Amino acid sequence: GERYNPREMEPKWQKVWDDNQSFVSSNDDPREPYYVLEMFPYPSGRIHMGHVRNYSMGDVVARYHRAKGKNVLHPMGWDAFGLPAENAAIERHTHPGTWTRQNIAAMKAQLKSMGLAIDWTREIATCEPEYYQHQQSMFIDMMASGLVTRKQSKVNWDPVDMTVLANEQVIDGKGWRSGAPVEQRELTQWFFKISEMAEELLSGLDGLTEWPEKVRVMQRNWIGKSQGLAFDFGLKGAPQGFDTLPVYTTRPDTMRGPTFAAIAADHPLAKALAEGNPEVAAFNKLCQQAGTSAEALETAEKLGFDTGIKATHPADPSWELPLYIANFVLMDYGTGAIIGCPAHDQRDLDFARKYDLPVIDVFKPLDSNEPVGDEAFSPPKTQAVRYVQWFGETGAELSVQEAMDQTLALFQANGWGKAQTQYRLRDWGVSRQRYWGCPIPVIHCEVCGTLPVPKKDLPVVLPEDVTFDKPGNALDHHPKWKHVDCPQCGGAARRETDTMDTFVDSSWYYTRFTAPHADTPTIPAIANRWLPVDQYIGGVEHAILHLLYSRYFTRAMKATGHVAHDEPFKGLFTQGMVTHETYKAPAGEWVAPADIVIETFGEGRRATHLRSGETISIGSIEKMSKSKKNVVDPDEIVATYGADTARWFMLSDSPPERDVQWTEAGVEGASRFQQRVWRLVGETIDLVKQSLGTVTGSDDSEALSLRKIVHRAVHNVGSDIEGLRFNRAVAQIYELTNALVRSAGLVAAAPASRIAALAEGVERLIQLIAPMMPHLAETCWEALGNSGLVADALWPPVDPALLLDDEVTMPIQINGKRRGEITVAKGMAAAEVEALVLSMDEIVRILDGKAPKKIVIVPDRIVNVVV
Ligand code: ANZ
Ligand code: ZN
Repeated sequence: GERYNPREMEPKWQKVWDDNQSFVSSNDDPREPYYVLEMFPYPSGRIHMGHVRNYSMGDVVARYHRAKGKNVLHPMGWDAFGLPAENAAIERHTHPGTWTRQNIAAMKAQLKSMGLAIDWTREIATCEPEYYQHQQSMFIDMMASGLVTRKQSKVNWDPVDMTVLANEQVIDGKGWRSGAPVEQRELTQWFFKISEMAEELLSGLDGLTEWPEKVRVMQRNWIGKSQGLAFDFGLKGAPQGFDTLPVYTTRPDTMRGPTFAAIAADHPLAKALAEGNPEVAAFNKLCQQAGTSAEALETAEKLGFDTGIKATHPADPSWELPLYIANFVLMDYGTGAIIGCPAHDQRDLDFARKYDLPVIDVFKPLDSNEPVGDEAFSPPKTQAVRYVQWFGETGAELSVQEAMDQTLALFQANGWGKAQTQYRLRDWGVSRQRYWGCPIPVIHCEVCGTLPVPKKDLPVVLPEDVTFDKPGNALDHHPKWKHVDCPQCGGAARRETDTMDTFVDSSWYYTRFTAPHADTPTIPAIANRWLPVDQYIGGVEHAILHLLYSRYFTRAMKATGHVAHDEPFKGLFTQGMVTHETYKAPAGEWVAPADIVIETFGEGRRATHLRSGETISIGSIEKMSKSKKNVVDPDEIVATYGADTARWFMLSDSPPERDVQWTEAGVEGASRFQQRVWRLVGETIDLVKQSLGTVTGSDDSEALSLRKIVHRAVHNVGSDIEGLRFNRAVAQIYELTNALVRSAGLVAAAPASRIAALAEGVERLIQLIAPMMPHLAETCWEALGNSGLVADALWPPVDPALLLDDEVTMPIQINGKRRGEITVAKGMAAAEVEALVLSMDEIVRILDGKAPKKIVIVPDRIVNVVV
């Protein structure tokens, strides 16, 4: 027969699905709703193999649940604001919007060529006013509900790009794009008060049982709840107004081990000291030149400045500790002041060694008396240790936790301090001094203060006529845009020129998909039907920021009446990455896979450059990345092998949560499988057409065993897809195909029941591959003479009797006489057998409404009923 030609068939079916609106989902459909979503892409220009893997998985889930009779929502959109568009605009002298919309068009065409079952009528792009006006409206609601605040805060400032950077964008103290050393600046910024929701966001994690445990752990650590002791140092020799210094420690058990106290460089006391003391001022400035992230502070060399002030111990005011200003103390954690206990905290120890401060061992290991050297002794809190310097009995052996609890109780009882719960989670600063983002809908009036834009004046649209000839915020440079009349007094006022962090855009887009054209942010009744998202699929790199912000924003939307639920994503799956071998030319530069040819000889492989003929060395397998050039272009793969082959390979080769290595051999294997299925269908098509639906009994044992293989495959593929074990589903399909090909080879001489079983098997096979290779499946489905689409067919039913692996037939005796038999799974428990027997027609008839006196069942042997 003819080879299957994906290049011809794939566009054909894509058009049919489009014309039929096959994947458009209705909000009024009475069937059970099912919402599957992959993390929406940033429109960078082209899709990459990571996208292909992500969307292939989501598409299998979507198509499977449609086949299961559900009303499936599977939308797509674009995370379209952000800095790269501005940078492209600068480089290419175009508008960020032009660049972004071109990219969206190109990537949409690529996604369409993958044959994804997406409802494109719901497409959204976060850069369009149709979307962001609702974000502005919700921002105003959040202001009214007290969820938003504007405050001075320390930010990472990139002096070259003239923008605030998120902590993640500061790498080794330098701006990720400009490479310029980042400065710390105090700016007035807009914040969402996410820290007020810390406890709720933490406890909510317990309910997310369909999330990977590692993501929940990462969020727990990020929220960083701790319990500890809050107390005040007394101060001697401090400036006026600084009599005490509040401190927070998580380790009350170490309160007999401190040898110094320290404050952050931007602590109010440090600032007060800097006034009139240039040395202090210079030191504080030095501290501020590092990034603000905890990592930046932890890795930097410890620096301190002895203020000469003495801090007195709360339990013993005669005990004086030197007070330093130190670069490793953060102003926005705890109180910005610490009690330094070098023996049991590495940072404190590094500091003590550097400034020659004493080290007091509070506790020691049970089996050693050695003093602490260059490594602080900080065992897990459950570990038992020997306390030698603390507020309890000297030499006591107990766990750190027990010692902490006892000391805390003692301090509370004496009024030396009190128990306090603390979170590491900071408020979410959403201000960005950039053009290409959602304008913050606020107006500043010198008379009336800071006011929300009246809702009737929304959207606050980005001006189109902007220039990027100077660094900084093009909105701020615009000659007219920011000048408006005050909505309250009518006087001259100024628009907010900060735009929102793009993480705000992605914090609610999944909600917008439920009613993408509504003139309110949501239609609550509809949102509540679809949400939470049943299955969300994306990269683990979003484990904290995006997934935590979305959990927060959903709660904020609930508080402002836009949705009724707390958690956005019921099921979360984080997929692994796509990797590829790397190749290097003799001169050391990376070479793309498309530029080489590989020959195999015996055990070895040799790579040669296609043009230069140079020998290329084959290197390690790495995540596909432009920098190492080890990428393959999805477009080329689709053009060469077809979308189905690419999809199949992405699903087949390794567990979806692990990395998958893209290889030519692998994709060719997938392509061969495609042809194999097509050949099988071609060879059996006439038989299938004749005998479809005639399958009845299992009189022939070959027929029975084939049917068992088929039904088991249907069952297992279904449960593997439900469990997102795509590679196992694929393996099941391979096995089924092998069995069918074997059986097809023998079919000429086979009895009718065997032909019927084969026909059934071929038809089922096509339905099983439909979620993964939808184009091939439609082609085969049509060839079998079906009038409808396989995309619309229901998932085939499974005969449970055919799933039983090993069966036994037990005679049924009634009052000692054999009256029938029952076939059950080997080893079936007596209670289950009893229930089955009592439901059998013959037995019901014989019992004639009377309850049996007694039933004795010998498992796997016999059933005795006494009436
Ligand atoms: C004394 C002590 C002894 C501490 C010891 C630790 C170990 P976690 O547990 O991560 O929440 N700390 C408090 N505020 C700080 C700030 N603003 N900047 C830097 N460090 C600060 O961290 C709490 C511990 O971190 C606190 O407990 C404090 O050091 C330090 F054996 O106090 B500890
Ligand atoms: Zn005013």
